[in-house]
Amino acid sequence: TYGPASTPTHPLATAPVGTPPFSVDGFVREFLHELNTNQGVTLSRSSVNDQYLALASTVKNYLMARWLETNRKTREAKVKTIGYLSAEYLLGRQLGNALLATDLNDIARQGLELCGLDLPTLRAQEVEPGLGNGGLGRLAACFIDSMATMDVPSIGYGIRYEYGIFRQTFVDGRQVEQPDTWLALGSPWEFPHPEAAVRVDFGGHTETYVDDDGRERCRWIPAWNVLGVPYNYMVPGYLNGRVNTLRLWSAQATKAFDLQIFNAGDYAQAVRAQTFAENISKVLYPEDSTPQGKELRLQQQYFFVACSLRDFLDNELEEGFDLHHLSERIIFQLNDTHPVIAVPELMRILMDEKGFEWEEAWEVTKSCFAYTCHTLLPEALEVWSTELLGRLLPRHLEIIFGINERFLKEVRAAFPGDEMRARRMSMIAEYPEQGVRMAYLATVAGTKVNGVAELHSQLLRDKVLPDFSQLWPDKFTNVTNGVTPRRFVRMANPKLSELITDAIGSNWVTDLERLKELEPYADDPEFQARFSEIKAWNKKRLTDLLRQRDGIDLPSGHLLDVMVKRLHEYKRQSLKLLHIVSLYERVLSGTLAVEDLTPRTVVFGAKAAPGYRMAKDTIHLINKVAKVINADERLEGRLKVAFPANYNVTLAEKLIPAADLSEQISLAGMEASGTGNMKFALNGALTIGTDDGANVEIRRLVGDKHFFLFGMSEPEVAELGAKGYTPGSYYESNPQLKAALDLILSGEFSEGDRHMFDSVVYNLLHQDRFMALADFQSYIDAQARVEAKYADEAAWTRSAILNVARTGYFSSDRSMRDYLQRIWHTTPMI
Ligand code: GL2
Repeated sequence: TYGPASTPTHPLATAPVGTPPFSVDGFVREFLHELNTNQGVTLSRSSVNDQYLALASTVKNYLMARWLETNRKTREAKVKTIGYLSAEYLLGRQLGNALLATDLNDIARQGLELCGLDLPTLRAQEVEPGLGNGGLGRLAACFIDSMATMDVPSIGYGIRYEYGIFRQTFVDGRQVEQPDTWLALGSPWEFPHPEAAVRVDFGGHTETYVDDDGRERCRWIPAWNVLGVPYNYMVPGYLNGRVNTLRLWSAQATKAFDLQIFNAGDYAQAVRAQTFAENISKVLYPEDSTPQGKELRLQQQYFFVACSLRDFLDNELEEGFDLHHLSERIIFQLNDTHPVIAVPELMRILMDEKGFEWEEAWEVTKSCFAYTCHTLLPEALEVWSTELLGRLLPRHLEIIFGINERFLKEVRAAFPGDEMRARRMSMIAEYPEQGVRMAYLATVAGTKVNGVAELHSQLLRDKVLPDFSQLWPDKFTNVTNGVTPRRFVRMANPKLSELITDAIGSNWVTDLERLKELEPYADDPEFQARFSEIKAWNKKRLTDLLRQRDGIDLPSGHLLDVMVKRLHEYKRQSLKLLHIVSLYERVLSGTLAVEDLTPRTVVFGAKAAPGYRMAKDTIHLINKVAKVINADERLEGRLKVAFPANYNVTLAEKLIPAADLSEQISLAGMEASGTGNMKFALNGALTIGTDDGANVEIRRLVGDKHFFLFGMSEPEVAELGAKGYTPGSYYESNPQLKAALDLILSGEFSEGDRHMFDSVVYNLLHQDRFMALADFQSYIDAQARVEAKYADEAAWTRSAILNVARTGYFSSDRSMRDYLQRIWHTTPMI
């Protein structure tokens, strides 16, 4: 129970007490107070970290009153909440965003100056919480930002990993992973609530019994449990006073668990047990789009989902709320299949704890979930073995079988005699071992199923879940991804933001379609000049950062060609590499004069999953190629390759605004959406890309003249695959491609070692699952078009401006509006 024991009488006791530092003086007082009382130091003895922590606390205190007020308002209004269930949130640094959302930037800067301190230095001290792998986790972070900004009551639920995505280092060009100790220097943005910990059960068995009313019922007798401790994070809306909640769960051992073993007298075993429990939220699995089916991962998934459902039912609903009406108050959005175990968990709670009958429980359950699929790769669709599920969550497995049985009855009724169809649609796969197809479970249980870009949603309907879309055509919908303009334009690109605001006013930050009003400026020489100056300034800012961060020297005046994303074969970093090697080879062989090379710097940023051999070998190769090319004076500095290690949100914020060319070159039909593509276009980079994911929509909006399209379309890819793809034939028939691959095989980049990169090259030559060789020539031709256009500065700048003006659609605010209309069926709370 919460609240005071008797009715408060002091007037201040019924409202949250805020101490907003409205003035520079108020800010200084608050900041020094935090420095003294929280950090226990005086200004003269404080470290930069002390100063950063005190600043963060000052801003947090400012947000606090608004957060408490938001919670009160939302609870009172009894409106529907969005429960965003996501195993990943790739938040990026918090301070800059909080200052922006509260309009405290100027006050903080001036206040700190009066204390002899520099705001950017303090901001640079923050270690970003990297609680996600890539696009999927970053999308979740953009969505909660948009919901707060749009006044949508929402709670983000997830896991407080003690170690986020690994820190990438390079040793002799090879990736070496270091643990990400993001909590080591303090974590000023979170509030732990150990007293509100939730118990989560695991293991054991189930049994039937007869209840007081004489009904036969089922119950779960678990074998062990852990505690989930909630850590709250504030999610401030942009200048609207709303502060939503992100609630991340941390695992702890329960006392009961320890005591049993302590009583048995085995102290060491008891301590190990504690470690065992805490392992659940210890580390983020670093595989992006390719789950490994590890037991601990299933534990993580159930752990956070069980905590979150319990939390919502017990703490967010008023006492005595009739759970038959649950869907009036919550919709749980399943961010991929990772949280899908929430479906049987809600069934279990309703039936085993609340006494619902199956049909009643199912009616409620299937109206409380919606499912977003984020992939097309078959290997990315999670399948949990029934052996593991039965061992870890026996009651849930029973319920899944129950859901499946009733579902298949429905299928057989809809398609009488079509037994093959029923088998195809079963949630239970029988090969290679018996397992639960989580995407099918999510599809059956969700009110809606959506893909994340138009092409993806279409392929989801036609290729991944065709039987389901025939059965329930209305269940399927699309919501194209978006990115938050606050972080990725307003914060990351302050100069461009200023230019935009000068031209069209400041409303674009929350109404990004307004960027359209920039179109007339695309032909304005003065605007073009300012736009180019800003690009140059952003490049200079990046140059300074990379020099200091990585010891990398970026030449000036180059076309900045950027490919940043996870390293994955389907994304085809190897195709980009072949382009670079080919340019180099042509200069060496004299088919391309050095002076005809467009001065170009290619920047890569990419982490490989630690167990993904081909991805790691590709990183190694990129680094080796970079080393040779960067050292070769024959190129007269006209071609450079930079690969700063540990690409993350913080680096993205500096890299993207500096880019001229955005590389979005996945094999068509493989990248569900992409969101980096949107960030680049919004910051005035032109895209070279395939007709894949959201590239399709970007190209449609910006227009063909302002986008470099290449490669096969998805139907062409399918056709070639069906015909039989032989990469070797491209090697044999394309001399330029052959020369590039041969140069790698010659040992040119590996100190004469002719076999160092066999894995990468022979994979391309003999397998090339993602058809890089088939798209090579088309890519080279498109790059030639890039160079031709880049030679005409005015034309390039005009296209860049039009990219900004025409991509306002890709705001995550628009995505949220689409979710509200098409899936959640609710409106913002004003
Ligand atoms: C991804 C997709 O690969 C990517 O194309 C998409 O933009 C994001 C967000 O929808 O989701 N799926 C996935 O598993 N990861 C992604 O980035 N990690």
